[in-house]
Amino acid sequence: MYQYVPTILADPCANVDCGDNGVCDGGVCVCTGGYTGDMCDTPSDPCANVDCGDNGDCDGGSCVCSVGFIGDRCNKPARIFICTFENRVDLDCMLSNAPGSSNLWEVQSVSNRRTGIQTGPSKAFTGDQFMSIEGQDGFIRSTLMLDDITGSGKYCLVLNYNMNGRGIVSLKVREGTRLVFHKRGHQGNSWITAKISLTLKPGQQKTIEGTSKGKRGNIAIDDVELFPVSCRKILTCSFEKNSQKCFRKADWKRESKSYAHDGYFLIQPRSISPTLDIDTDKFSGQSCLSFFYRKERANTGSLKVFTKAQGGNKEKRWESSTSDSVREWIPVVIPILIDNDHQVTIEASVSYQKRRQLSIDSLLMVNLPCP
Ligand SMILES: [Ca+2]
Ligand SMILES: [Ca+2]
Repeated sequence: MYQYVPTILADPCANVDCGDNGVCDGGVCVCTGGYTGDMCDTPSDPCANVDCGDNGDCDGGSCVCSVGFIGDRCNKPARIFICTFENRVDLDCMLSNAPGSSNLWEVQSVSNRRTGIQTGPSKAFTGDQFMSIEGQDGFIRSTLMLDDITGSGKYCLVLNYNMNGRGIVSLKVREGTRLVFHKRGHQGNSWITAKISLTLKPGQQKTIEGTSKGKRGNIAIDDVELFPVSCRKILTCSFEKNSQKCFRKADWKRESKSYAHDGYFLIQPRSISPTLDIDTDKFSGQSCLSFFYRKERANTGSLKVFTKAQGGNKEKRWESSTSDSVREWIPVVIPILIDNDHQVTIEASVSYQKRRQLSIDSLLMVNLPCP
């Protein structure tokens, strides 16, 4: 007998698992949400549409920038310019005398300054050279212009100045016509660090202007640097009486001696291992710590920089060399990555007999990668 057997068409999707990111159609997975693969289980490449330019690499959808660059696309230099005045033509320095000036700002060194006149710095802030105006009989006004910088938003100008002389009238920084920094008169023979907030607008003129009358009217500047961050992201500590504090806690002693890097400095006191806790509350990410240190004798002991996360262990980031030269200010630059709640500490360790032989001065910490 013939028996009717109904034909049951097998569902081609019955045994196909397309997971959460695909639907089966005729036995084949059609993927959604950028997923690929037979079973729609290969996530899309988060870097597929991310362009990090020439100065960065994409990692997990965001750019990791090469040293010296910042920004979402790594297209912003971390340091806009720095003028150390150590070369006659400072290629990175974007300062130039205003056209038509009769009294120019000029690169000087202490060795070729006029002698016997009580004005000007007795040494450069760093290196051997600085930029200055020389007092003359009568009134002079000398203006430096910052080159037009492509960019907008908050910037911070860090300027070290020396205003030593009874003929000094003033040092001013202007943004357009707005006065953003103004210091009047003789300030003593020390280098002072100023942080000046700038808000850049394309085409807006920015100037540094020195005025003086009489031969004791030298004004000097050195290590002028423009950073593409707000001044809140920069700590400066010159340890002068009125200087802004850059630390939470310090058991170092503040002193002034003829060999200071500039004015007052911190000297390691009687305790054997004094620490200086830098106030990095407003910092996160790549940062750069720089300062000067000095040892009065060989084998004085060591200076170390540590970071410590809350509840974590101390991690050593830097240590001074045992072969450091003595009685000389040594500059140091230390890259530091600040994660959440990271404490940054400078610590000295010396024997009791060698106490008060180690000093630090002119600290600068910036929430930007080191140059
Ligand atoms: Ca210099
Ligand atoms: Ca100082």
